[in-house]
Amino acid sequence: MTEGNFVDYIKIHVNSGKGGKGSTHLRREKAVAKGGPDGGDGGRGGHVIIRGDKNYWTLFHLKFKQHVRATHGGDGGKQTSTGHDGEDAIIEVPLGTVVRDSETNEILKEITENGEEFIVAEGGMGGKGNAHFKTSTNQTPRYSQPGIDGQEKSITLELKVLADVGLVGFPNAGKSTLLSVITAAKPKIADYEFTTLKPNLGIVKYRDFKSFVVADIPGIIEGAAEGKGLGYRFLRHIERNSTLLFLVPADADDIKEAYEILVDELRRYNPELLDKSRLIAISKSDMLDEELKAELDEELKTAFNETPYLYISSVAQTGLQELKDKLWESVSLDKTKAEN
Ligand SMILES: Nc1nc2c(ncn2[C@@H]2O[C@H](COP(=O)(O)OP(=O)(O)OP(=O)(O)O)[C@@H](O)[C@H]2O)c(=O)[nH]1
Ligand SMILES: [Mg+2]
Repeated sequence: MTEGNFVDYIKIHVNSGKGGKGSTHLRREKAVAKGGPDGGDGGRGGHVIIRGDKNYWTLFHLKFKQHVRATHGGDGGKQTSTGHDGEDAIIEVPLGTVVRDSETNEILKEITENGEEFIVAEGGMGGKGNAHFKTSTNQTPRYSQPGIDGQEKSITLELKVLADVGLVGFPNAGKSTLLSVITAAKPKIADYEFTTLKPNLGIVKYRDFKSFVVADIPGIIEGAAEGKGLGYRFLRHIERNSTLLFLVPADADDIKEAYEILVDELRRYNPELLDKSRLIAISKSDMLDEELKAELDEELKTAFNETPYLYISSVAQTGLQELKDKLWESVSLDKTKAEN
Protein backbone atom coordinates (compact mmCIF):
# COMPACT_ATOMS: atom_id res chain seq x y z
CA MET A 1 0.00 0.00 0.00
CA THR A 2 1.70 3.20 -1.07
CA GLU A 3 1.15 6.52 0.63
CA GLY A 4 -0.55 8.12 -2.36
CA ASN A 5 -3.54 5.85 -2.69
CA PHE A 6 -4.28 5.31 0.94
CA VAL A 7 -7.47 7.33 1.31
CA ASP A 8 -9.12 6.90 4.68
CA TYR A 9 -11.44 9.90 4.92
CA ILE A 10 -14.01 11.14 2.46
CA LYS A 11 -17.08 13.34 2.33
CA ILE A 12 -19.95 12.63 -0.02
CA HIS A 13 -23.22 14.37 -0.67
CA VAL A 14 -26.07 11.90 -1.13
CA ASN A 15 -29.60 12.23 -2.46
CA SER A 16 -32.15 9.48 -2.38
CA GLY A 17 -34.90 9.46 -5.00
CA LYS A 18 -38.30 11.06 -4.63
CA GLY A 19 -41.34 8.80 -4.62
CA GLY A 20 -43.53 8.82 -7.72
CA LYS A 21 -46.95 10.52 -7.70
CA GLY A 22 -50.10 8.50 -7.24
CA SER A 23 -52.43 8.71 -10.22
CA THR A 24 -55.95 10.25 -10.19
CA HIS A 25 -57.09 8.37 -13.20
CA LEU A 26 -60.76 7.55 -13.63
CA ARG A 27 -61.63 4.52 -15.62
CA ARG A 28 -63.46 5.41 -18.83
CA GLU A 29 -64.32 2.64 -21.17
CA LYS A 30 -67.14 2.42 -23.60
CA ALA A 31 -68.50 -0.77 -22.16
CA VAL A 32 -68.16 0.29 -18.54
CA ALA A 33 -70.29 3.15 -17.38
CA LYS A 34 -68.80 5.10 -14.50
CA GLY A 35 -65.77 2.91 -14.26
CA GLY A 36 -64.53 4.55 -11.07
CA PRO A 37 -61.02 5.41 -9.94
CA ASP A 38 -58.18 3.25 -11.21
CA GLY A 39 -55.15 5.45 -10.56
CA GLY A 40 -52.14 3.42 -9.45
CA ASP A 41 -49.52 4.17 -6.83
CA GLY A 42 -46.25 5.93 -7.41
CA GLY A 43 -43.06 3.88 -7.10
CA ARG A 44 -40.59 4.27 -4.26
CA GLY A 45 -37.61 6.53 -4.80
CA GLY A 46 -34.22 4.82 -4.89
CA HIS A 47 -32.27 4.47 -1.63
CA VAL A 48 -28.65 5.38 -1.21
CA ILE A 49 -27.08 2.27 0.27
CA ILE A 50 -23.65 1.72 1.76
CA ARG A 51 -22.38 -1.80 1.29
CA GLY A 52 -19.34 -3.53 2.80
CA ASP A 53 -17.02 -5.16 0.30
CA LYS A 54 -14.00 -7.13 1.44
CA ASN A 55 -12.20 -6.48 -1.82
CA TYR A 56 -11.64 -2.84 -0.98
CA TRP A 57 -8.90 -1.77 1.41
CA THR A 58 -9.17 1.99 1.18
CA LEU A 59 -11.67 4.66 0.16
CA PHE A 60 -9.53 5.62 -2.82
CA HIS A 61 -12.15 4.56 -5.38
CA LEU A 62 -14.50 7.17 -3.89
CA LYS A 63 -11.99 9.99 -3.90
CA PHE A 64 -13.52 11.83 -6.83
CA LYS A 65 -17.14 10.96 -6.05
CA GLN A 66 -18.58 14.08 -4.55
CA HIS A 67 -22.19 13.38 -5.20
CA VAL A 68 -24.22 10.17 -5.25
CA ARG A 69 -27.84 10.23 -6.36
CA ALA A 70 -30.44 7.51 -6.52
CA THR A 71 -33.18 7.89 -9.14
CA HIS A 72 -36.80 8.91 -8.56
CA GLY A 73 -39.75 6.57 -8.45
CA GLY A 74 -42.08 6.51 -11.45
CA ASP A 75 -45.60 7.93 -11.26
CA GLY A 76 -48.60 5.68 -10.94
CA GLY A 77 -50.76 5.16 -14.04
CA LYS A 78 -54.19 4.08 -15.12
CA GLN A 79 -55.55 0.59 -14.56
CA THR A 80 -53.93 0.70 -11.11
CA SER A 81 -50.50 0.31 -12.62
CA THR A 82 -47.81 1.08 -10.10
CA GLY A 83 -44.90 3.33 -11.02
CA HIS A 84 -41.50 1.69 -11.14
CA ASP A 85 -39.24 1.99 -8.12
CA GLY A 86 -36.26 4.29 -8.43
CA GLU A 87 -32.89 2.63 -8.77
CA ASP A 88 -30.86 2.37 -5.57
CA ALA A 89 -27.40 3.90 -5.60
CA ILE A 90 -24.78 1.71 -3.95
CA ILE A 91 -21.60 3.01 -2.35
CA GLU A 92 -19.14 0.17 -1.78
CA VAL A 93 -16.77 0.54 1.12
CA PRO A 94 -14.05 -1.53 2.78
CA LEU A 95 -14.81 -3.31 6.03
CA GLY A 96 -14.09 -1.10 9.00
CA THR A 97 -15.71 1.99 7.48
CA VAL A 98 -17.52 4.30 9.85
CA VAL A 99 -20.36 6.35 8.41
CA ARG A 100 -21.11 9.71 9.98
CA ASP A 101 -23.54 12.52 9.40
CA SER A 102 -21.18 15.34 8.39
CA GLU A 103 -23.30 18.00 10.02
CA THR A 104 -23.79 16.48 13.45
CA ASN A 105 -20.76 14.19 13.31
CA GLU A 106 -23.02 11.47 14.72
CA ILE A 107 -22.00 7.91 13.89
CA LEU A 108 -24.73 6.38 11.80
CA LYS A 109 -23.17 3.00 11.19
CA GLU A 110 -20.00 0.99 11.21
CA ILE A 111 -19.67 -1.49 8.36
CA THR A 112 -17.79 -4.58 9.48
CA GLU A 113 -19.04 -7.43 7.31
CA ASN A 114 -18.81 -8.33 3.69
CA GLY A 115 -22.15 -7.68 2.00
CA GLU A 116 -23.53 -5.74 4.96
CA GLU A 117 -25.88 -2.99 3.78
CA PHE A 118 -26.97 0.21 5.37
CA ILE A 119 -29.55 2.60 3.91
CA VAL A 120 -28.00 5.98 4.52
CA ALA A 121 -30.68 7.96 2.67
CA GLU A 122 -34.08 6.41 2.29
CA GLY A 123 -35.95 6.81 -0.97
CA GLY A 124 -39.28 8.65 -0.63
CA MET A 125 -42.43 6.56 -0.60
CA GLY A 126 -44.60 6.66 -3.67
CA GLY A 127 -47.99 8.38 -3.34
CA LYS A 128 -51.14 6.31 -3.28
CA GLY A 129 -53.32 6.46 -6.36
CA ASN A 130 -56.99 7.44 -6.20
CA ALA A 131 -58.05 3.80 -6.37
CA HIS A 132 -57.29 3.68 -2.62
CA PHE A 133 -59.61 6.50 -1.75
CA LYS A 134 -62.90 5.23 -3.05
CA THR A 135 -65.52 5.15 -0.31
CA SER A 136 -69.27 4.62 -0.18
CA THR A 137 -69.80 8.37 -0.16
CA ASN A 138 -67.13 9.23 -2.69
CA GLN A 139 -67.14 6.86 -5.60
CA THR A 140 -64.94 8.99 -7.81
CA PRO A 141 -62.20 10.55 -5.72
CA ARG A 142 -60.29 13.05 -7.83
CA TYR A 143 -57.26 13.12 -5.64
CA SER A 144 -54.22 11.01 -4.99
CA GLN A 145 -51.05 11.43 -2.91
CA PRO A 146 -47.90 13.08 -4.17
CA GLY A 147 -44.67 11.15 -3.74
CA ILE A 148 -42.58 11.85 -0.66
CA ASP A 149 -39.35 13.74 -1.26
CA GLY A 150 -36.05 11.91 -1.10
CA GLN A 151 -33.49 12.71 1.59
CA GLU A 152 -30.45 14.83 1.12
CA LYS A 153 -27.45 14.67 3.38
CA SER A 154 -23.76 15.04 3.58
CA ILE A 155 -21.95 12.02 4.97
CA THR A 156 -18.41 11.34 6.04
CA LEU A 157 -16.80 7.96 5.50
CA GLU A 158 -13.88 7.15 7.70
CA LEU A 159 -11.81 4.02 7.55
CA LYS A 160 -10.54 2.29 10.63
CA VAL A 161 -7.90 -0.14 9.61
CA LEU A 162 -8.70 -3.66 10.66
CA ALA A 163 -5.28 -4.77 11.79
CA ASP A 164 -4.54 -7.19 14.61
CA VAL A 165 -1.55 -5.33 15.95
CA GLY A 166 -1.06 -1.58 16.08
CA LEU A 167 2.40 -0.08 16.43
CA VAL A 168 2.59 2.78 18.90
CA GLY A 169 5.68 4.91 19.33
CA PHE A 170 7.29 8.29 19.05
CA PRO A 171 8.53 9.38 15.63
CA ASN A 172 11.82 7.73 14.71
CA ALA A 173 11.28 4.81 17.09
CA GLY A 174 11.80 2.34 14.27
CA LYS A 175 8.18 1.35 13.63
CA SER A 176 8.36 1.36 9.86
CA THR A 177 11.68 -0.44 9.89
CA LEU A 178 10.17 -3.16 12.04
CA LEU A 179 7.23 -3.49 9.65
CA SER A 180 9.66 -3.82 6.76
CA VAL A 181 11.52 -6.72 8.39
CA ILE A 182 8.61 -8.75 9.73
CA THR A 183 6.31 -8.26 6.71
CA ALA A 184 6.67 -7.76 2.98
CA ALA A 185 5.55 -4.13 3.24
CA LYS A 186 8.01 -1.51 2.00
CA PRO A 187 7.26 1.62 4.00
CA LYS A 188 9.42 4.69 3.78
CA ILE A 189 12.17 4.71 6.42
CA ALA A 190 14.36 7.65 7.32
CA ASP A 191 16.35 9.16 10.10
CA TYR A 192 13.97 12.03 10.76
CA GLU A 193 10.66 12.46 12.53
CA PHE A 194 7.32 12.01 10.81
CA THR A 195 8.65 9.97 7.94
CA THR A 196 5.39 8.06 7.98
CA LEU A 197 2.46 10.29 7.11
CA LYS A 198 -0.18 7.67 6.41
CA PRO A 199 -0.69 4.24 7.95
CA ASN A 200 0.99 1.24 6.36
CA LEU A 201 -0.26 -2.29 6.69
CA GLY A 202 1.76 -5.46 6.52
CA ILE A 203 0.97 -9.13 6.93
CA VAL A 204 3.19 -11.20 9.18
CA LYS A 205 3.38 -14.74 7.87
CA TYR A 206 3.56 -16.89 10.93
CA ARG A 207 4.27 -20.60 11.26
CA ASP A 208 1.89 -23.10 9.61
CA PHE A 209 0.30 -20.58 7.29
CA LYS A 210 -1.10 -18.50 10.06
CA SER A 211 -0.84 -14.79 9.61
CA PHE A 212 -1.75 -11.53 11.24
CA VAL A 213 -1.88 -7.91 10.17
CA VAL A 214 0.27 -5.16 11.62
CA ALA A 215 -0.49 -1.45 11.20
CA ASP A 216 2.32 1.07 11.27
CA ILE A 217 0.88 4.48 12.05
CA PRO A 218 2.54 7.90 12.13
CA GLY A 219 4.49 8.68 15.29
CA ILE A 220 2.70 9.96 18.36
CA ILE A 221 4.10 12.84 20.39
CA GLU A 222 3.17 14.33 23.71
CA GLY A 223 0.03 16.38 23.16
CA ALA A 224 -1.16 14.22 20.23
CA ALA A 225 -4.57 13.86 21.86
CA GLU A 226 -4.87 17.66 21.65
CA GLY A 227 -3.89 17.60 18.03
CA LYS A 228 -0.11 18.05 18.20
CA GLY A 229 1.96 16.41 15.51
CA LEU A 230 0.11 13.96 13.29
CA GLY A 231 -0.78 11.40 15.88
CA TYR A 232 -4.33 12.31 16.71
CA ARG A 233 -5.88 11.79 13.31
CA PHE A 234 -4.39 8.34 13.05
CA LEU A 235 -5.06 7.07 16.53
CA ARG A 236 -8.41 5.83 15.32
CA HIS A 237 -6.54 3.25 13.28
CA ILE A 238 -5.50 1.44 16.41
CA GLU A 239 -8.95 1.52 17.99
CA ARG A 240 -9.80 -1.81 16.48
CA ASN A 241 -6.50 -3.63 16.87
CA SER A 242 -6.59 -6.26 19.53
CA THR A 243 -2.97 -5.83 20.56
CA LEU A 244 -0.84 -2.72 20.87
CA LEU A 245 2.88 -3.03 20.39
CA PHE A 246 4.72 -0.10 21.96
CA LEU A 247 8.10 0.69 20.48
CA VAL A 248 10.57 2.59 22.62
CA PRO A 249 14.11 2.90 21.26
CA ALA A 250 16.94 1.68 23.47
CA ASP A 251 18.62 5.09 23.26
CA ALA A 252 15.62 6.97 24.71
CA ASP A 253 16.58 9.17 27.65
CA ASP A 254 14.07 7.50 29.90
CA ILE A 255 12.40 4.40 28.53
CA LYS A 256 9.83 4.14 31.28
CA GLU A 257 8.83 7.77 30.95
CA ALA A 258 8.60 7.50 27.18
CA TYR A 259 6.26 4.55 27.56
CA GLU A 260 4.15 6.40 30.11
CA ILE A 261 3.75 9.43 27.86
CA LEU A 262 2.54 7.18 25.06
CA VAL A 263 0.07 5.41 27.34
CA ASP A 264 -1.16 8.76 28.60
CA GLU A 265 -1.78 10.04 25.08
CA LEU A 266 -3.81 6.95 24.30
CA ARG A 267 -5.79 7.34 27.50
CA ARG A 268 -6.62 10.93 26.65
CA TYR A 269 -7.71 10.02 23.18
CA ASN A 270 -9.84 7.04 24.19
CA PRO A 271 -9.48 5.29 27.56
CA GLU A 272 -10.77 2.05 26.04
CA LEU A 273 -7.48 1.74 24.17
CA LEU A 274 -5.93 0.77 27.47
CA ASP A 275 -8.09 -2.34 27.71
CA LYS A 276 -6.16 -3.89 24.84
CA SER A 277 -3.31 -6.32 25.31
CA ARG A 278 0.02 -4.52 25.38
CA LEU A 279 3.54 -5.52 24.63
CA ILE A 280 6.62 -3.32 24.84
CA ALA A 281 9.53 -3.72 22.44
CA ILE A 282 12.77 -1.95 23.23
CA SER A 283 13.82 -1.23 19.65
CA LYS A 284 17.30 -0.56 18.26
CA SER A 285 18.73 -2.77 21.01
CA ASP A 286 21.80 -3.37 18.82
CA MET A 287 22.95 -0.08 20.30
CA LEU A 288 23.24 -1.67 23.75
CA ASP A 289 26.27 -3.69 24.78
CA GLU A 290 25.83 -6.55 27.22
CA GLU A 291 26.77 -4.47 30.21
CA LEU A 292 24.35 -1.67 29.39
CA LYS A 293 21.63 -4.15 28.68
CA ALA A 294 22.05 -5.86 32.03
CA GLU A 295 21.94 -2.53 33.81
CA LEU A 296 18.87 -1.41 31.89
CA ASP A 297 17.16 -4.70 32.49
CA GLU A 298 17.39 -4.25 36.25
CA GLU A 299 15.52 -0.97 35.92
CA LEU A 300 12.94 -2.22 33.47
CA LYS A 301 12.09 -5.30 35.51
CA THR A 302 10.63 -3.07 38.20
CA ALA A 303 9.38 -0.37 35.84
CA PHE A 304 7.41 -2.78 33.66
CA ASN A 305 6.43 -5.30 36.27
CA GLU A 306 3.04 -5.89 34.67
CA THR A 307 3.50 -5.33 30.96
CA PRO A 308 5.64 -7.85 29.09
CA TYR A 309 8.65 -6.40 27.29
CA LEU A 310 11.45 -7.63 25.12
CA TYR A 311 14.48 -6.37 23.20
CA ILE A 312 14.50 -6.26 19.44
CA SER A 313 16.70 -4.97 16.68
CA SER A 314 15.41 -4.74 13.15
CA VAL A 315 18.90 -3.97 11.91
CA ALA A 316 20.68 -6.86 13.67
CA GLN A 317 17.55 -9.02 13.25
CA THR A 318 17.46 -10.07 16.87
CA GLY A 319 14.46 -10.75 19.06
CA LEU A 320 12.18 -10.82 16.04
CA GLN A 321 11.10 -14.45 16.28
CA GLU A 322 10.34 -14.04 19.95
CA LEU A 323 8.39 -10.89 19.11
CA LYS A 324 6.33 -12.70 16.48
CA ASP A 325 5.68 -15.55 18.93
CA LYS A 326 4.45 -13.15 21.59
CA LEU A 327 2.33 -11.18 19.14
CA TRP A 328 0.75 -14.30 17.73
CA GLU A 329 0.01 -15.55 21.23
CA SER A 330 -1.70 -12.30 22.09
CA VAL A 331 -3.60 -11.97 18.82
CA SER A 332 -4.85 -15.55 18.82
CA LEU A 333 -5.87 -15.26 22.47
CA ASP A 334 -7.88 -12.16 21.66
CA LYS A 335 -9.43 -13.87 18.68
CA THR A 336 -10.59 -16.79 20.83
CA LYS A 337 -11.98 -14.36 23.37
CA ALA A 338 -13.86 -12.49 20.66
CA GLU A 339 -15.36 -15.70 19.30
CA ASN A 340 -16.64 -16.87 22.65
N1 LIG B 1 20.47 1.02 15.09
C1 LIG B 1 19.23 0.79 14.70
N2 LIG B 1 18.56 1.75 13.99
C2 LIG B 1 17.31 1.50 13.61
C3 LIG B 1 16.66 0.27 13.90
N3 LIG B 1 15.41 0.34 13.41
C4 LIG B 1 15.27 1.54 12.82
N4 LIG B 1 16.41 2.25 12.92
C5 LIG B 1 16.65 3.59 12.37
O1 LIG B 1 15.84 4.55 13.01
C6 LIG B 1 15.44 5.57 12.08
C7 LIG B 1 13.93 5.72 12.09
O2 LIG B 1 13.33 4.54 11.61
P1 LIG B 1 11.82 4.48 11.08
O3 LIG B 1 11.49 3.06 10.92
O4 LIG B 1 11.64 5.38 9.93
O5 LIG B 1 11.07 5.08 12.35
P2 LIG B 1 9.49 5.35 12.55
O6 LIG B 1 9.15 4.98 13.93
O7 LIG B 1 8.72 4.68 11.49
O8 LIG B 1 9.46 6.94 12.40
P3 LIG B 1 8.24 7.88 11.92
O9 LIG B 1 7.66 7.31 10.68
O10 LIG B 1 8.89 9.19 11.70
O11 LIG B 1 7.28 7.92 13.05
C8 LIG B 1 15.98 5.15 10.73
O12 LIG B 1 17.16 5.87 10.51
C9 LIG B 1 16.26 3.68 10.91
O13 LIG B 1 17.31 3.22 10.08
C10 LIG B 1 17.39 -0.72 14.63
O14 LIG B 1 16.94 -1.82 14.92
N5 LIG B 1 18.68 -0.39 15.00
MG1 LIG C 1 7.57 5.45 10.06
